[in-house]
Amino acid sequence: MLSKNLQAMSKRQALFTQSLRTFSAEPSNAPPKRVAVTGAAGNIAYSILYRIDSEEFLGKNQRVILHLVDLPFAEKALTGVMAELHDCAFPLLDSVVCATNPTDGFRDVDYAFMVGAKPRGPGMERADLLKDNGQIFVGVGKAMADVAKRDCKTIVVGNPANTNCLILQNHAKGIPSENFTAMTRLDHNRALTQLALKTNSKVTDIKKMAIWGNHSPTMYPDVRNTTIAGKPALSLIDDDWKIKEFTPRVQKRGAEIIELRGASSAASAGSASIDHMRDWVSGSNEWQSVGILTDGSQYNVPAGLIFSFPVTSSNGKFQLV
Ligand code: NAX
Repeated sequence: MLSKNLQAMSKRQALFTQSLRTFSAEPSNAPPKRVAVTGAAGNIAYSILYRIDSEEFLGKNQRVILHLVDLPFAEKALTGVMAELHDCAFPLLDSVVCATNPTDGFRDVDYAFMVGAKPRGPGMERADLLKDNGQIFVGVGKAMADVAKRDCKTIVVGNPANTNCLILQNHAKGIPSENFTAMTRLDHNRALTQLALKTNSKVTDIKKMAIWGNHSPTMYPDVRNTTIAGKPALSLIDDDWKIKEFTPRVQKRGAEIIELRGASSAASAGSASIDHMRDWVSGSNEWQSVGILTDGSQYNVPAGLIFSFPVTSSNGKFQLV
């Protein structure tokens, strides 16, 4: 009886494995891309790493070598993260590098997710993090200048993201400043969903939304050009809701999540970082929001800031709307 059950189980297992083989990625013979994630033992990274390896960033053929970067005290946790990645048997994951110093962490890296930083606690604003986190990005920038690929594309997630990004690109000599971006995609995604909920529509119905400014409570979610299922958003929402609920909710959504969860946003931040990097690399005609370095020629914004604008993307570059 037992052996019959086992036989049936192994038949089912064989079918399951067959169907997995049919649907799983066939890695290409192209050289693997090296992707560094800092803060790799932390919460946000935990949700990013598995999505990088499961086709969602570089597509279903591109093999990757993951660089897990964190501080020395987190070394054991890093090996735990690596062990779990191994247990996933991702077809696209070539190998994993664990690094507790930025020089090993960024060697020959093609893409960098800069997540490693101290997160906000209850009652803290992002600016409160500047002193500790700013220092981190000086060292990381110097290491990137020494060892990262010259065309490495970087997203800064660790707060205060705009300022950290500015510090980083200043110290990463030899890598073009346009390769350093700060994440406002989470704010963008938050705005999309608030609009969808309010107008009973789908997020995919919403076009031309923009986040302007700094990733802080002063950012501005702009719906003046937005359409929802082809209609102007401003004809579907009233001013009172926009001013009193929508704008402050997007600006302070991070604090709302901390209040509700008792911890800062993690899965949504990881997901937004994948959206940002995927659209940068693969291109998208949809408006996205990205923090980029200003040169004084865009929309009267002073030069030398990392500032969020609406952009589209093609050929591995963002184009300002
Ligand atoms: P965790 O505390 O869970 O993880 C942070 C990790 O970074 C830890 O493992 C820590 O050891 C590591 N770390 C610190 N300094 C490092 C360094 N110099 N090099 C490498 N690793 C280092 O925080 P988590 O929830 O993952 O948040 C990470 C950062 O994202 C925080 O600064 C947080 O404020 C920021 N956020 C940014 C968001 C955005 O939209 N831009 C939203 C979510 C989040 O608040």
